[in-house]
Amino acid sequence: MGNGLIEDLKWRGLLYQQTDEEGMAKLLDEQKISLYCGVDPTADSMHIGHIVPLLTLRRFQMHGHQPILLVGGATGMIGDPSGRNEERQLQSTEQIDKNVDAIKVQMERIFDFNSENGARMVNNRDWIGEMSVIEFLRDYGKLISVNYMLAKESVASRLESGISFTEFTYTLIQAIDYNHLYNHYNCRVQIGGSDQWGNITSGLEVIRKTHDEEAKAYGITIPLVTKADGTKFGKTAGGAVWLDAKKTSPYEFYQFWINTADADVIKYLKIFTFMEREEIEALQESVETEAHLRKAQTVLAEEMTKLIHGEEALQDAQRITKALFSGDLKALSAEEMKAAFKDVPSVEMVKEPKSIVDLIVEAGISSSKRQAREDVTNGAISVNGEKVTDLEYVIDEKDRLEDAFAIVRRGKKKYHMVQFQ
Ligand code: 545
Repeated sequence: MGNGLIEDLKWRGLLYQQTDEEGMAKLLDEQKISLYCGVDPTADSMHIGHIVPLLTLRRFQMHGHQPILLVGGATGMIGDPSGRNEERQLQSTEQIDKNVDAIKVQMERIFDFNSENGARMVNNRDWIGEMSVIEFLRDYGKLISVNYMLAKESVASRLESGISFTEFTYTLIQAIDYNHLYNHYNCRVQIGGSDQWGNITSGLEVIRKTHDEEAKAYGITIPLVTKADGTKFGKTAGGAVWLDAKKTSPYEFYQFWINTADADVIKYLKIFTFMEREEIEALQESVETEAHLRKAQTVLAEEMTKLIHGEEALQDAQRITKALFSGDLKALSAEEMKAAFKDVPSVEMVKEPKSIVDLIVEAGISSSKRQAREDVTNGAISVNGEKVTDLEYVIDEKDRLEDAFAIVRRGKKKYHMVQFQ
């Protein structure tokens, strides 16, 4: 007999390592459980790479299990060495507190908190924060040998370059968390990215050592999201794709998913969306037979933008996309224009009235004065979505959006932002 959830996770390619495949499958068949994933407040926002384990937790929730979302108010003060080759800078407590609040809000978007198996939010500072050194060393330090810790990939890989005692200790703190959640919430599974394998198994070790029964807790990791062309997933020219709308606007977020390669789009629908298998398979058919329609990319961008930013932000992103495609910029607000043109070539100019011909030459939009005149008279130039065909037209404050910038288009698609200082 197969377990529907496990089958689904396998089909989506979400299972990488499992501490006890059979044991966990049996447990999930028998009962509804609590399970957890932790996020450290090392930044003021998560990016799309961070949410895959959380989305997986949500899949468990949809099958009746209860997610525990741990935010690492304590571990964030230490710094996980996993997957990193350098010692971290410690952050101030104030910064960490701010990050904790920001990350909680982002986690809340993904889960259901009100149903019978509503998600529960915990902060490990509540049990680690007050622990004394003596308690730490006597109750937990004795359970794990230095030899065991040295063998962890996160530590072993740093023996050459060096690792502080602080970061060395990290895995034991995360282990105490799992033990705490096992004791207080009957938490039976921990999920993380593949870099978390060492920390998850440390937790199982502590649970085994402090309980006389057979180990009844499990761990699973999720594979790193990859791209068919071998480049790193989740990066754009502007850097990471953040969940925070101030760091990555909903329009940029939408565009990121729209630009997914045909070779990747079905995989991402499986990993990131809650769409059913039949729907995704129908889109796969569409990629194979009518790829130019980009149906799968459109659905992926819609689902993701809706999930992270909500329906309204999705509609705004779609409006900007449409306006850019048709060239009808008048439909956009100054703020939307700024978001839409964040990545187009931009030039700085002083705030003084200037003829259109001089402006496009000085901004490098037309290659010479002669070319500029030709462009204007041919109707190839528009400013903020309005065609300018008069050679005597003067660009001044009436053309400056927010008194700061103008969008100049040459030809069908070449957009430039002129920023006035
Ligand atoms: C702390 C205490 C616990 C259990 C887990 C933790 C956190 C864990 C860790 N996880 C990563 C992380 O990144 C910072 C996010 C910035 C906002 O460090 N020790 O917190 C990432 N995690 C998600 C995935 C991950 C992992 O949040 O597990 O693999 C990335 O995909 O790196 O008791």
